[in-house]
Amino acid sequence: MAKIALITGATAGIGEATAELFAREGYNLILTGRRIDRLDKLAAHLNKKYNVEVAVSSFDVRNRDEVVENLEGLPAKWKKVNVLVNNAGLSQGLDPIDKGDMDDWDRMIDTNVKGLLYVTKIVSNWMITNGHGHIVNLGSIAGVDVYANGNVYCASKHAVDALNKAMRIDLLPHGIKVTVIHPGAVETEFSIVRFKGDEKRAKKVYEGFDALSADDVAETIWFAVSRPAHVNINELIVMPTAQANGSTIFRK
Ligand code: NDP
Ligand code: 8X3
Repeated sequence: MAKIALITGATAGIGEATAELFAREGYNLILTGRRIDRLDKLAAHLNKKYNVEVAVSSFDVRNRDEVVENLEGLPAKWKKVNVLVNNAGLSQGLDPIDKGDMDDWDRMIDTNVKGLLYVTKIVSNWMITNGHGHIVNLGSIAGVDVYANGNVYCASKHAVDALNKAMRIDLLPHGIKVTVIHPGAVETEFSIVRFKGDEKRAKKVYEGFDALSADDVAETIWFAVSRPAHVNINELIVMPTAQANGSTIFRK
């Protein structure tokens, strides 16, 4: 029987690339995100290209009731999830702490921390019932370092790092693997979202160096997931060659 991966935030960037890679490896997929048109399109593409089954579930990870209703509402066969990729996340704004927008702060904490918790609570219970599983959390170099004006985004990703360590301990008796991947700069829709649609400003973030691609991160996730049963990758930091840490990029 084909394995199942549930990927949050599969409508773009790293989540979409991870869906493609897992489908190529023969996984059936549950893909989530708010933009149902994109989910439907991706599901049809993956089904046709790789002959895998794809279920789509559209909800906002910030909305606890929506998360519970949509995930618990999946047919029983889809609850045999082998891999959960907690990828849905975002940054909003890049301002010093005294000038930050409190709505931006709420959005980041609600999505990156609380949304990840809501999904994890449900899926980890399925994994415990199934007797196996692997949870991969998308952290960030912002969850390892803190950079100027990154304040709340960095705090949310430090929280993901702490939760990853906590999950690893709490889920140990159940044989569930837990991994955090901390990427540096990846050229996706991330900066367009951070700068609220300002594509010109977003493009500047990746000028003068080769950023990671979404595929690079998907391959890193796959590396962690494809280790033998007795091997757990606790954490991995994956950076563009031109980026040393959260705030040091060598641009040509
Ligand atoms: P994208 O903006 O390209 O994709 C983000 C995904 O998250 C989309 O599918 C989006 O779906 C989903 N998402 C955002 N908010 C919500 C929400 N409230 N409910 C449900 N889904 C949501 O960004 P990336 O692919 O780059 O980011 C993926 C993850 O990787 C994030 O956690 C990010 O923090 C992390 N990361 C990114 C880096 C980068 O430089 N790009 C580096 C390090 C980590 P939709 O809008 O359809 O709901
Ligand atoms: C995204 C990478 O450097 O913009 O998490 O924080 S960074």
